Amino acid sequence: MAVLLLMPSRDTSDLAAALARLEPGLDVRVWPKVGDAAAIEVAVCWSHPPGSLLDLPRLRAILSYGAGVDHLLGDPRLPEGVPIARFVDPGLARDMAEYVLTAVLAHRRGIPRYLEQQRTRTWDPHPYRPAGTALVLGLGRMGLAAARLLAAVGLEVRGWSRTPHEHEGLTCFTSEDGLAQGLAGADHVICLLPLTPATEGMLGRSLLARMAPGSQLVNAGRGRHLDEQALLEALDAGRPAAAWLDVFADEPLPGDHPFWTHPAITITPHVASLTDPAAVAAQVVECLHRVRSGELPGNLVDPVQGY
Ligand code: NDP
Ligand code: OXD
Repeated sequence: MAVLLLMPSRDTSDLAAALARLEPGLDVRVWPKVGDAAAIEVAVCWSHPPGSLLDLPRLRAILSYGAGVDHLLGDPRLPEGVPIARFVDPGLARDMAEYVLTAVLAHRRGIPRYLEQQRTRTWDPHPYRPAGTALVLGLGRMGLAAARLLAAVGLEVRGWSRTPHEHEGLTCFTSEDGLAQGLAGADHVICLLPLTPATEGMLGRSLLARMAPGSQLVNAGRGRHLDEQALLEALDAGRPAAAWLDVFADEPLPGDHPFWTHPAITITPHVASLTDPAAVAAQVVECLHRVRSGELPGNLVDPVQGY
């Protein structure tokens, strides 16, 4: 029985090596060299070619190589009845929290402006913004870790989720009304939602128009949460004043995209939080043991909710 690494856009060597260390003798195949497809029990996927999972007749679990599963659930030809699980890791959440804190502090201290000033040898100190208020959209593994770190450095933190949450030190909202309350006066709006039919495009004209003058948008969820044209127009109007973006509708971001040269936009290339292959390997092995003893994998995804 075998594990298939179905990640055409990624280097699989670290994951394969980690699997060999953890489970010596495990039969690991790297797509497209599938061999006997009937031997594949578990497929680890990232941006797999749509329909390719249908070729595995005895598949018992599909694992996402990352936290997000939009790349899997967007495939209209997934095998029916095969459980889908995602990568969940405290290290991934910690790294995301650090990323969000970096973006928030950079806005607060005006770091993008100083980087620009350095290019022109300009010495122009300016006051920094007070700690302020952050609204975190999505209070899952990523959002909660980020919200807690922001609260720990003195921000007033609000969170927004689909179902009601209660967390010490955070003000939590749900629903459209709650979103409006969360947005009111927020200095930073941070998107850590999964991409689903309900969340796609939600960083659009209506939400951006409700952001405070001088505020910052941070998107590390998915590019398709954001209406890119609406953001350009909103930045012109100063609400928000700046955007810090890690994810884009088209990745890599095309060279002629207006975001690259926009003075109010900071870009990172989808690196907010990077999957650790050794941690994935541990979850693959655990998943194998579970499915072989008739259990479901951990960290299951709900295909109806889309995350
Ligand atoms: P989780 O599934 O743990 O959390 C998702 C959160 O979003 C939950 O709080 C959920 O609410 C909330 N949510 C979902 N749908 C809605 C909705 N319609 N309205 C309001 N809230 C909603 O996901 P993670 O925190 O692990 O990951 C979130 C996303 O972060 C990933 O899907 C991925 O897109 C992105 N990501 C990006 C990375 C990067 O490097 N840029 C790295 C890792 C992840 P509830 O709690 O009520 O269920
Ligand atoms: C993820 C990602 O979903 O890297 O883990 O975007």
